[in-house]
Amino acid sequence: MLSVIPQPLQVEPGTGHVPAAALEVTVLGIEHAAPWLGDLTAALLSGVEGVTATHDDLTSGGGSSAPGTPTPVVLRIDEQAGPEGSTSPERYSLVVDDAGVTATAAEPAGLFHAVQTLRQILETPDAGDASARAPHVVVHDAPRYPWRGLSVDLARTFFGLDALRAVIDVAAAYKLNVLHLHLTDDQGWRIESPSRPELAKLSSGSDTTGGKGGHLSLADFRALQDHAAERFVRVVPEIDVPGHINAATHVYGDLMPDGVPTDAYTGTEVGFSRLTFDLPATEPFLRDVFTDLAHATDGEHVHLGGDEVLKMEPAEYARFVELCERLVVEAGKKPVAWQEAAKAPLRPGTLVQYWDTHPMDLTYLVDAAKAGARVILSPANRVYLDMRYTADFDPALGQDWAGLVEVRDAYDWEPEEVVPGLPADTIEGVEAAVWTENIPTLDALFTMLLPRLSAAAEVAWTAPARKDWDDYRRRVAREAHAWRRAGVAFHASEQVDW
Ligand code: TNX
Repeated sequence: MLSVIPQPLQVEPGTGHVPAAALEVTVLGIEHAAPWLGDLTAALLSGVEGVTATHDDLTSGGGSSAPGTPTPVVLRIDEQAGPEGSTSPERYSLVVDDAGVTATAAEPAGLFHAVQTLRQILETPDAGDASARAPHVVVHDAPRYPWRGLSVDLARTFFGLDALRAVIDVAAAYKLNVLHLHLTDDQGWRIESPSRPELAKLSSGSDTTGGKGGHLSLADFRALQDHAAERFVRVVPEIDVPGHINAATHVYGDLMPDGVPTDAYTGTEVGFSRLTFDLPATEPFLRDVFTDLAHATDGEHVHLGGDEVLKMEPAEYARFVELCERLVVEAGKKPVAWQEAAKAPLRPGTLVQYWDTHPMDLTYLVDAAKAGARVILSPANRVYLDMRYTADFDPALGQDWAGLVEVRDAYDWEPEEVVPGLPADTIEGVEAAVWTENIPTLDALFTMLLPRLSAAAEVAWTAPARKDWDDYRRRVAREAHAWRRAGVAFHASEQVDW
């Protein structure tokens, strides 16, 4: 039985195997669109125990340097690839037979997904190099949803470039394609804003977890987006307004009605800070920071926050939403906002992100979707990966306001049933989130992410009829080898036989 997460749409197992101790990767036809793909594929496959993969770079005329006669791994573009009838730009097919491995896809992203599938099916039944092999199989695969994300809070605890690269690698391994970065909050401003350099300079020197904070320079953000793009992950940056804004009111007293800058904040309360629409400094501030962020962003989307504004009249809140949507659109991007923004009139096509699983009337969200908003599902009691797994989990890590979230909770849910009455065709996708109030280190971060991120990825990718908890339990146990080899921490949940 093949072991792939997320479970592919169609898998036709064969009977034999091809040797995989030595693989030779050839990429045909996309030297210009994705020149890095051959080297990256060789590196990913070489990460599997007992496998050495090389990239045969046809343009330099170089031959193979792998020992023995390597098994060919050919990657090429083919419009016909993928499940019959699929129009997903990420669709792919993977064929393993006596001739070797062939991956085809409509676009380079699909080839990358095919490589991640191949990486997972390579087997080393006995220890030792010579035994690595790949089972004969035909896979035709495509995602259920186009938006499959992970949101990381850099504001409460800052994680830098190396940590974020490692997070991207793990997310991409499970075919996620969005990294949403929560870059600002009461506790920190974590991105350089060239027209407002004081923000990161004066409001990034601490974490809620006692660390010394930090921020991404524009060069860091550039490097991060490049790393993500090579793995077909797009970065969606968020500046959270008009609440969660103490890091800015700490820098600029003119954002406060009394003109006095607020104190820096390292606590973990939410909902106490806010902007004031009618102050003269407010709109120029918003214009500067959203325009700077939009210019720094390769991707289509900019997230404007909008959550938990507990001390503002609805009319003033709606003015903020309207203004920030307009600033994002004027800067050439599409707005994304937390679910509360759907209480205000929205532009058609704005994405709203559902998160709050407290019992409440969600008619406003359903109405917004029917009026043209697209919905990203991040139900806190399923995919807030800062929630503790169990009652006896380390009390110093994470939190539990949305309940305990065991691996099965993160796995066993159906997106179309989350918001009653929400038309299924308004769902853009699924996004897990990890808030870092109580996540002090990269090991702690991965302990919260894994294995649950892989469960969320299967919810986002796999057709419901192909999902099965008992089968996922078996498959996820195998991933522990890859995590150990990659040096990433995970939580050995008792729900899985590791
Ligand atoms: C709610 S989710 C928040 C965050 C907190 C998180 C903790 C959301 C849009 N707002 O400010 O960090 O809960 O789980």
